[in-house]
Order: sequence, then C-alpha cells, then structure tokens
Amino acid sequence: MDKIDIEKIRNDFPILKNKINDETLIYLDNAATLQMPKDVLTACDNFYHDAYSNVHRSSHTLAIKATQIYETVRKKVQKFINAADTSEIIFTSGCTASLNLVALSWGESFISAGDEIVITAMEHHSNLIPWQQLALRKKAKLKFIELTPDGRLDMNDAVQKITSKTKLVAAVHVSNVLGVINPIKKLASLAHKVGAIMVVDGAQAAGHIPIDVQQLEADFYAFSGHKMLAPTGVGVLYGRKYLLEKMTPVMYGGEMIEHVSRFTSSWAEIPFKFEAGTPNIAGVRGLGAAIDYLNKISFKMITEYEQELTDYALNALKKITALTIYGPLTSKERLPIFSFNLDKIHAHDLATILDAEGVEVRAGHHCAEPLMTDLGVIATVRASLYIYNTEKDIDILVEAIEKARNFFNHGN
Ligand code: 7TS
Repeated sequence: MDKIDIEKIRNDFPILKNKINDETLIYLDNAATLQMPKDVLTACDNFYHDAYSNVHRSSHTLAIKATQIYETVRKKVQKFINAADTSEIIFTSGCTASLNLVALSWGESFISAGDEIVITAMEHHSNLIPWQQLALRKKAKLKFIELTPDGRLDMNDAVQKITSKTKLVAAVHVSNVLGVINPIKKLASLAHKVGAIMVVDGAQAAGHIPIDVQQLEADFYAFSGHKMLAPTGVGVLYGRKYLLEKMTPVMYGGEMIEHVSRFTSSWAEIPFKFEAGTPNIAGVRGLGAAIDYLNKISFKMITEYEQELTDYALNALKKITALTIYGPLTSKERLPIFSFNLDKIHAHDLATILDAEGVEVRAGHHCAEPLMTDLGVIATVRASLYIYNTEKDIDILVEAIEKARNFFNHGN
C-alpha cells in the first residue's frame, strides 16, 4: 500500500457511521480524544472475556496471562518510542499524571530556590501548572519562551531564556491549539548544554508522528493512550533510567514496594516503584492494540496524509472572509489542528451551530488560558483532524462556517 486507503480506514472506526442531529457525524475533535478502531475495541473486549485478572500479584494461570499481556505492551511501548530499556516505561493514567509525576518526584528533589524552569508560551495547563506550582513551592523562577508572530516557537528567545541557572526545560511536542511541531531536539540540546533536563509533553504527537526519545534527546516524554487510538485512563511516562533510579515515588501502596515493616519501607525496582495500586490493565491491552494498528498503517502514510489534510484545510479556511486563524498558515512542521474565530461571534455559539450540522469541534480555551491571553482572545473554535477525516469533511466544515456567518449576519 503506497497510498492510504481512507475508505478502509473509515470502516475500521464504527463510531463514524453514527448520525449526529440527523446529520452524518463529522468528528473534528481529535485533539481532545481520538476515536478507537475495531482492533482496539476487540482487544479490550477479548481481554475482559479471556484474560481478565490482576497483574504482578497472584500466581494462578489467569493472573500470569494478564501479567504477560501487560508486560508485552510495555515492550511494545518501548519499541514504539525507541526507549533504551523497558524499565524506562511507566504506565500512568494519562499525560497529565505523567507530567505531575515528574514535577512531584524529580522536581521536588532536584529544584531549589533560585533555579530556573523554562517552559513555552504555548503549553497546555498540564505542562504549565505542575511547573508553576513547583516554582512557587521552591521559590524557583518560571520563564517562558515566547512565540513568533506566526505562532511558532521563537528559538532566538529560547537561546536567551535557557541559561546556566536553568535546571529543567519543558515543552509541548505539538501544540493542541496552534498545531505546530516544536523543534524538541534543538531545545534538548540547549537544555543539555547548561546541564538541564528536557521534559516533553507528547500528548498531541503520539499517534501522529513517529517518536524516538533517544533521537529527540528527551529525558522525560509523557503521553496519553486516548490521543493515540487507545482507551482513556491509560498513559505513559518515559524517563531515562539513571534519572528514574534517582527519583523517589510519589504514590505509595501495593506493588511498588520491596519490603514493608511497621515503620519503614523500601521500594521495588523501576518502573514498578512508580506504579502503585492496580493499573488500568485493559487500557494497557488497548494501548498495545493501538500501537499495532498504527504500525500496520505506518507513520509514513499517517504523516503524508495529515500533511495533505493540512494543506487542503489551510487553503479552504484562508478563503473564508472574517475568519481569523491562530497559528502558522503554512503546513510545514504543523499538524491539522486549526484554531479560529469568526467575526465577533462567540466561539461557543459558532461551535453550537456547527454541532447542529453534525460537525463536532471544540470551543473554549483548550486548557491553554495563558496562550489565549497572548492571542488576545478568551476562546477559539478548534477543528482537529485525523486519518479517518477526508477533504469532504473539510468542505462540510467550511460550508457550516459559511452558514453560521450568514445566520449571524442576518441575526444582526
Ligand atoms: N498536553 C497536551 C498538549 C494536551 O493537548 C492535553 C489534552 C494534555 C496534555 C492532557 O492530556 P490528558 O490525556 O492527561 O488529559 N488536551 C486536550 C485538548 O486539547 N482538548 O481536550 C483535551
């Protein structure tokens, strides 16, 4: 297959056959969560039917089967992001939990008063508030790398902001508002030059572009299952082994210990010392199936097709008069995530009209309030696409926006 077969792909996603408000569902809220293919739904279902049990506890056959499935997925994740070792893969409940783990564990131990934490002006709250609160607790300084006028990261500013006082640089790999792909490797080089660590929020990258944590030189890389075709409630934190080994757990309980006495405890090896309690085992099984599905399609196909969709959508959206698009207007180093406002129409009103046409988009601040402030708005409408979307979906979005424009113009 040298060109993506969209009809076949669409058939893999049963939900796309649904009607919304009597209209064909046009799902354009993929940055919030991706829909799941049959392979993932079946894998989770089969797990509950045939292998459901707890992991790393009991020694009966079913428990061994569940544990094998769980650890096989860890290995799959390791390969998926090219981590050096399976012990560097921690299962969490999602990207937010992964980033908080780094802030509460590494941050709590290794950030001191006067240190600098550098993040970017386009962070999701999940990669902002953990550092903001850490900085407040530690009397450290939080600094922001600003954006260029077209919504890309200003690398000249990065060079200025990352100094000998910097201990940690954290950046989003792909912005959930602007769609830009950030030059993580360059940021990591700047961070490492001054002895800082590089934390990457990969929530919008996993499932869209290939991730190679070693090539990126990431020290920590966080992502969520539900944004890469797996169920909600499961995510990953990748961390370099020597860093994870130095870190203390932040959650205590079952399965993360070596020995416990009344007054002291010692911890299990990595990654288990960070996996207290019963994990989302079926979710992990789904994550494994999602990785298989992505590999089956191949990232070459996925990135090529997303590029086509980006070009097509940018062309179409740019033609709508009175539409302000936030983020780069060229498709280079960018994914098909488009934030915009129409005239002075409130984003939520526009989203409601689009919903009536079966077009599912998100309106709001997209958990990036400081970025909204920088853009001079309180909210945007966001249409975000994935490989099961088509040029026709974009045409319908554009028609629906035009319809909304006419509706509001006549309403005035
Ligand atoms: N980082 C980025 C860049 C995100 O887009 C999101 C979720 C998160 C972190 C948090 O992921 P979670 O799975 O832990 O919630 N972003 C969105 C969004 O843009 N719309 O809904 C959720």
